[in-house]
Amino acid sequence: MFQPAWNFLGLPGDKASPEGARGWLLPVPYESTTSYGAGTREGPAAIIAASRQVELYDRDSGCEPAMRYGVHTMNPLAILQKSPDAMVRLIEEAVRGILCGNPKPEVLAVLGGEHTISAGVARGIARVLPKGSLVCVQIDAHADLRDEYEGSPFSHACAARRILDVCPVFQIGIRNISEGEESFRKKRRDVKTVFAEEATSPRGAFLKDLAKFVNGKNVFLTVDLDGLDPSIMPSVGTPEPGGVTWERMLDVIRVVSGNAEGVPVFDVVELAPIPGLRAPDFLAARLVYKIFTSVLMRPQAKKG
Ligand SMILES: [Mn+2]
Repeated sequence: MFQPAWNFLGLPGDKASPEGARGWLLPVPYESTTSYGAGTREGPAAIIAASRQVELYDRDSGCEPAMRYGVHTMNPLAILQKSPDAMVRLIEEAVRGILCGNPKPEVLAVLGGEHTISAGVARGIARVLPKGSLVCVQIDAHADLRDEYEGSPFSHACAARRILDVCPVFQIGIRNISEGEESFRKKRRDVKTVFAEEATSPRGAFLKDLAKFVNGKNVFLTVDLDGLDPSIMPSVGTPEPGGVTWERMLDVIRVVSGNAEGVPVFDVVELAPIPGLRAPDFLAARLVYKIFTSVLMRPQAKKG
């Protein structure tokens, strides 16, 4: 399924090799604790398949950005029948290893799989970066701030809480939160929640706060696709009405890449493809390409 030529965007070999690519992509088809709709293990393959139909030319950049920066599609992380906490540790080690490797990517994209994987991704990044330099921006319908869910601290419903163990979190598009999570977040200064009505309001006033939050920091951007509106993204386990539009998602990407010190890693999780429905898979592929391009094509001046 993942032959060498079968890579993200269908790039030629020299643009898809580890040495030739500034962006790397790690598929993590992990699914175990999903509570409602299932199928996220099919997510990474569906995104890569759809990406081969994505137009490489980008009007904002005036070129084919992927042909400049290159994207290397890694082999999917081997999913053995492991408990969520063993899996999180495995992902943590994998991400840490990739970020410390030689060659290594400037930007690593991780494709889920369920949101549980983001805990491992965050822990892997935190081990590589200087203390205090990492922040997380989370797009999601759910606060995911539970300390445990159905007996596991590494459930998808605890994703943001586990990320919070290693860095502050700015969450966008939330429209599903429990009483316990609501009182928890009100007590914490390291979590900022932008609820869906504010996230989707035309003015987008929160974007200023977001710019401040990421300023001078290394950002881990985690996109749970259910943060988007189900009218454009129905292929998720728990489609909640009232979500973020495509255009607002692009605003968020622009603000993050334009103000952060760097975006070393992002993930896109929870795609559960619906057979025969191509638009959501295509959206996810476009989204991954947009984030890569926004980060890797930004003016080098910022890097100093
Ligand atoms: Mn969610």
